[in-house]
Amino acid sequence: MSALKLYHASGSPNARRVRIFIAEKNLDIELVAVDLGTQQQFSDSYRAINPRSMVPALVLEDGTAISEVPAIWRYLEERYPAPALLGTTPEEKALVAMWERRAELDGFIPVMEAVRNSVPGLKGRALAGPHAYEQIPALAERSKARVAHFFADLDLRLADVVFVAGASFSAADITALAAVDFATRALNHAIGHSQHNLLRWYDAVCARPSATA
Ligand SMILES: N[C@@H](CCC(=O)N[C@@H](CS)C(=O)NCC(=O)O)C(=O)O
Repeated sequence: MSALKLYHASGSPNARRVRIFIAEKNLDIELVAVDLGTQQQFSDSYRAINPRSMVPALVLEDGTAISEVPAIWRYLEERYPAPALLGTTPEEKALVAMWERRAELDGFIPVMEAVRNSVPGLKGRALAGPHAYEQIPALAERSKARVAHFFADLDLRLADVVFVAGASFSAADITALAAVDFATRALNHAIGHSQHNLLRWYDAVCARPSATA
């Protein structure tokens, strides 16, 4: 086992994006649970790791703490290049970045926004992080419409390619999977029966051992 530590929460879709990445690379990294239910993210000890009070955070051997999912991915990809999940050639790297960013901006964030602006238990916590924000019910409704468009757009994209960014599984698939699963679980928005390309892709990514991470 490496001496790296990943601070995470089992129900956190952002932490899952990193856990899947770690599983795809077959890395043995210690997981340290942060209990969001008891607001452990605001404890002095966790704030010393991430002053923004969010998971995930990766702590290196010398104590350096890295937060933000793409930054953690970047570190792990540089340190453990194979299998590449952020692309190998300049073109692949750019395409993975492009499709992953679209999956995050158009899918993952709208799902989060819809949940955080509607779930009663998140009143006053409409955004994760150190500052308290009230929920905006109308924003939740707009986000739900964006989630429906994300599913439809992804279904069209997957008519042309095997995986989200092209021929290989990549970080773009990880973000899309985390978005689809969270939409299904927390918004009751599952893949439609007629979205055959999306269903085909979903079955394929769920068959990978990393999907349970
Ligand atoms: N931009 C951050 C987002 C992290 C984030 O939103 N984490 C959520 C869990 S999915 C969190 O820590 N929530 C704590 C809270 O709601 O107070 C990243 O990329 O890591």
